[in-house]
Amino acid sequence: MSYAQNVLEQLKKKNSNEPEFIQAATEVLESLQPVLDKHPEFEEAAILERITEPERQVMFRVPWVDDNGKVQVNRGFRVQYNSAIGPYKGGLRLHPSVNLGIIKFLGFEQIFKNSLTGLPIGGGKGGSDFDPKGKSDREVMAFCQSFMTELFRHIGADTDVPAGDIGTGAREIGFMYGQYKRIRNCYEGVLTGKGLTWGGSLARTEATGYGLVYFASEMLKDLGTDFSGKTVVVSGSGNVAIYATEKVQQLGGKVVALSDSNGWVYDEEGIDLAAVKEIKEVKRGRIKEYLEYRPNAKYTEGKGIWSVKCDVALPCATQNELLIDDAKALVANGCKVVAEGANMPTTLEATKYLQDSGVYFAPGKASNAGGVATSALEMSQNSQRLSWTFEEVDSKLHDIMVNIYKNASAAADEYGTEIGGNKNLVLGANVAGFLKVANAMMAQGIV
Ligand code: NDP
Ligand code: 2IT
Repeated sequence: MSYAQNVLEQLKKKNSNEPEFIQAATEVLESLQPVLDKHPEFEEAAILERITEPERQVMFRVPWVDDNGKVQVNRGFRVQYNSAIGPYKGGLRLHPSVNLGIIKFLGFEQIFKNSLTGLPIGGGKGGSDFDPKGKSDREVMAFCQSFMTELFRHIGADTDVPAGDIGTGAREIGFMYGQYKRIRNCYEGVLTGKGLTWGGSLARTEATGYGLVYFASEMLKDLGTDFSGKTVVVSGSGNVAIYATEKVQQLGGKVVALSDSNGWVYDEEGIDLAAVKEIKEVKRGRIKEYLEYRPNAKYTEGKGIWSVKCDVALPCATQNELLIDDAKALVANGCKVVAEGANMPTTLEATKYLQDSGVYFAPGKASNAGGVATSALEMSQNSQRLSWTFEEVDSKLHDIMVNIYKNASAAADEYGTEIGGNKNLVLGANVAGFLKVANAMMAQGIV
């Protein structure tokens, strides 16, 4: 058995109750054998055993009082996965589905994603099984303050810098930042995604979605085309989905469908993004309400968004939302490019099917890295005590995404073989992300 397979077998035994973590680890380790063959020193130094084991993980009680005066208790998490190339960096997910296995998969992916950005950030992730949906602002504040009352002792601008993710947006980051500052009596860039008047960066809100479309544009360029006139399906209707849609529209593409966890809308004439922003960013409503703005659009309850015919598909909701039957529907409808905005939205089986069928596929750790890259730019601005213009940040983001594409494709050429007539960007991203971290770990000894 190869070194990578052997480590994977051990991981499966040790973490059998963490299916999402096993899925993420399988995808990465199965890509790395060509690198491990070339560098036997990695096995001697047990790099795979070390990189798959978090440096530290904390789980804690988060008690708070709801609007009825009842005491509620949630579970908080922070997994500090790898600090070989910089302070731990990664978002905080607030969703009822959150458990240790999910935070571990996200933290593990973050190591390689952050490495791919070319910026000095290690990998981490956190969150809670708290559900912000339907809660009052006061309840969200009570939760965030309690969460930070424990988390503060584990983080810091040079130690670990959390940010947003599903369920954690500007409101939550604000409440958490206020509590951190109050406890520590220190005004530092300990969180990213902050408001613009208190240390946030211009273009951070847009960054993940914009970056995804910059990356997909590089893929289209390699296929000899661009977004102009393309029909695009985007799943989700949160931060990533909204700004991916905005950039596709700016580049002349037509987004015809968006979704949330209840259902999806199809608008043949192209999504009215101002309506979606009002529903989601202002009213915190459901995507179904889109029909109030565009009565000719169609709403379908439940899953099924991938049955919509498109040239480009951008899954931007959550893990394992694009399954084998969805992949088959996309291929049957002539889809040419799938780029992940969410983390691990495509199952391993669906990914392989898409790749084998000639769809050019980008894994989230490469194509959604624009968010964390811009978070690292926010950290730089905080350290300098300066604010850059929107254009400056956006142009750096664009360059970073082009570079990630170049590095992942170069690694795909060097270590992999073509798949379905395209570069294997899954392998390329894993190899390029891994090499930088592994080399740093080698230099720093057995730690
Ligand atoms: P938001 O909370 O803003 O939006 C999430 C969207 O996905 C909502 O439309 C939500 O619908 C839907 N969704 C969430 N969970 C589920 C579920 N279990 N089933 C179906 N739909 C679901 O989050 P973001 O847009 O920030 O994050 C989306 C994805 O992008 C996540 O995978 C995240 O990890 C990833 N990501 C985010 C980055 C960022 O900077 N924000 C950076 C890189 C990756 P509903 O409202 O009904 O729950
Ligand atoms: O998955 C991700 O990369 C994020 N949620 C963004 C993390 C960050 O630190 O900005």
